[in-house]
Amino acid sequence: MSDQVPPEVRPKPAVPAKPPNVASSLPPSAIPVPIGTHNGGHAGSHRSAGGSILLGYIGIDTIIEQMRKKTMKTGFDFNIMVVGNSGLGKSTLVNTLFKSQVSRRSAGWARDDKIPKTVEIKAVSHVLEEGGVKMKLTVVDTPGFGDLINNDNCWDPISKYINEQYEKFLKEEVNITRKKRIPDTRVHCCIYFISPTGHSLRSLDIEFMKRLSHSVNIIPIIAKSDTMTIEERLEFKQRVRKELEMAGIEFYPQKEFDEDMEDKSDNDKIREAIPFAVVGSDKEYQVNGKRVLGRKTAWGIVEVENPNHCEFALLRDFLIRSHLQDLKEVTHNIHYETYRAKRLNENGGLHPISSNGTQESNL
Ligand SMILES: Nc1nc2c(ncn2[C@@H]2O[C@H](COP(=O)(O)OP(=O)(O)O)[C@@H](O)[C@H]2O)c(=O)[nH]1
Ligand SMILES: [Mg+2]
Repeated sequence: MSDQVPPEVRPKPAVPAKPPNVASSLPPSAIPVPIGTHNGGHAGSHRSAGGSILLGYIGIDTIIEQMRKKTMKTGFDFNIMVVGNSGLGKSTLVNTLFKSQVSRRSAGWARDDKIPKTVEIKAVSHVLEEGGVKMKLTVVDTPGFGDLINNDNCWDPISKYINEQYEKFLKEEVNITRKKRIPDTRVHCCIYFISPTGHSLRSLDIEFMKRLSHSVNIIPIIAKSDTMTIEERLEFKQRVRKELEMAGIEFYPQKEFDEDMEDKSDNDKIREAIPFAVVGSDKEYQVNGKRVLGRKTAWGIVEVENPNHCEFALLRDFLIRSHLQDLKEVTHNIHYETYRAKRLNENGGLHPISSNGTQESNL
């Protein structure tokens, strides 16, 4: 027998799993220990994080650069859904988040239009580019939600849309001639707009979040928070959090999916700050010689990105700068997986689909 050593047990990463700046980050296993600090004494050898000795440079650390180049070339999809009564600032907030007119101002209906009987679903895609990285952003708007006289089951069209996207993805996956890259239209994140009433959540809010929190990542936010005083805002946030807890609503980031202690401590801070009390605006003003996004009122300018004015920056950093990839992963590994397992268990499994779209027999 050879003197093979058993596989080593690798310790948990010593650096953040989600570094804020991808370009400057290295995986922990790629951080070489200075030469000569370990036993063995090979000149030019490195110790990997697990303790094994690398005899000279292999180039494992270039994987990050390779991944970066590939992502730069192909770009990636991000699909965001906004839900809440009309006039709560959904379109404005999406434009504020992406600093461009990615959402039409009033996707609702004009006063003299015939009022639709159900919630509409409108998906609009844009390609955004920053630092050479392309992102295909799809904004799914849900005009009509909560606006009808009878709001019973008004979550149904939304739930149907979410499941239809899972179904599309699943059909592509089981197709005999699969696409190299399956277009991803699955909703990665659903921002739920709570009206800044200062009272309680409405039963519609609770019902919606309860029903959909198992099929999509829900992030509740308090809309138009410039309409509340600091004390009102604080009190309302606490009350909403308590009500969400009492209703057993699991919003994103869900506790059960924290991967390690570091994840838990980062996510605990976010969970304590949810629902973010935000203000949106796509208008710029000059404040102290700088151009800022803000809302001009008779008593001053509310600066949306100023953390002393509102929690928009917290939401933006969380959604785009630290958790965007995780939102996609939770969608794929948890929500989609649940849907997939359920579908494949139904009727003895989903029949594979041939390239011309006709279903083939499993026999
Ligand atoms: N006070 C205040 N008004 C806002 C805010 N965000 C949007 N608005 C205004 O509210 C109105 C409705 O906004 P819109 O984005 O079309 O709402 P939607 O129907 O939910 O998409 C517009 O006049 C916006 O300028 C906010 O954070 N605070
Ligand atoms: Mg709108």
